[in-house]
Amino acid sequence: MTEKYKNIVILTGAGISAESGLSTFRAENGLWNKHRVEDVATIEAFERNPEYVHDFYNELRPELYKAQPNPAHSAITLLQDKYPADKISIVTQNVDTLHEKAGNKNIYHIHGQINQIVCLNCGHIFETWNDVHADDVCPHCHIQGMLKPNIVFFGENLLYMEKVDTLLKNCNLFLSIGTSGVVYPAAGFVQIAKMCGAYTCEFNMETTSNNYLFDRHIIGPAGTTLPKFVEELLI
Ligand code: BV8
Repeated sequence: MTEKYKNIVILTGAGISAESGLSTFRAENGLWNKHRVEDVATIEAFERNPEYVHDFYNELRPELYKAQPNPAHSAITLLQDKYPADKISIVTQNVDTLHEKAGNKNIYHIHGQINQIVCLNCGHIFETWNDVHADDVCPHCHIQGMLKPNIVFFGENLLYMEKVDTLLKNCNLFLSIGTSGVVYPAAGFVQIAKMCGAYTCEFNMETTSNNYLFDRHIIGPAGTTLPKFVEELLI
């Protein structure tokens, strides 16, 4: 690849965290095979049984706290440090903090973050890696029973959408790493980037639902394929 790309958008999904030991969602042993989505990741589920949803995330939180970035995350740090673009942004569907731990910058968690809690009464967002319960009190407004993981459930609007829309419309290179391309609107981001002239490339272990929208498909574990791709770009 010889062209120099001025604005790069990198969309990531659970697959980029797989080699850090974190479960993906839709694989055989994935999160959604152990828990019904309808019971833990919809706004209705939270309204119906908030303690059950809090328990699901309380169980997941320590695992994500301990997880360490893998070579795919480090390759993004190298790209952001060494490649002469105007901006390299990361739009992640992941609620883990592996991009931050790897030293990546310009990160937008469109589905939220597991170490953030939002108060549905006053809107205050605070960070914690500890357990949270349905009857906990908000540290800001001191109202009880209104705390929710700051995670975007099905049926809720995504975070940072205006910013992401601008990034997609101005990018020349769109990389999609480790996502099955089944959850919208994230699965449609490649279409916006492509329509606005970006070269689009996906990194996955298999063919994805929206693979026809990508110019290039790099099959294999992102911990191997992405460092190689970045090396190519930095020549
Ligand atoms: C919205 C939070 C507007 C929890 C998640 C009816 C009503 C309302 C909305 C809808 C509706 N019908 C459809 C919709 C839209 C809906 C949707 O898309 N549904 C689909 C399933 C049909 N979307 C929404 O609701 C979104 N909001 O549209 O708002 C609105 C509002 C109100 C009313 C109407 C519209 C909200 C979407 C966000 C939902 N929250 N999670 C949590 O994260 O714990 S989604 C969940 O899926 C995760 O966030 C995850 O990030 C996301 C995508 O999954 P992936 O990351 O792709 O993971 P997956 O396991 O699927 O795939 C992993 C991939 O990695 C695989 O391809 C694998 O091959 C690959 N891989 C594995 N190992 C490696 C690898 N690749 C490379 N290297 C490796 N080593």
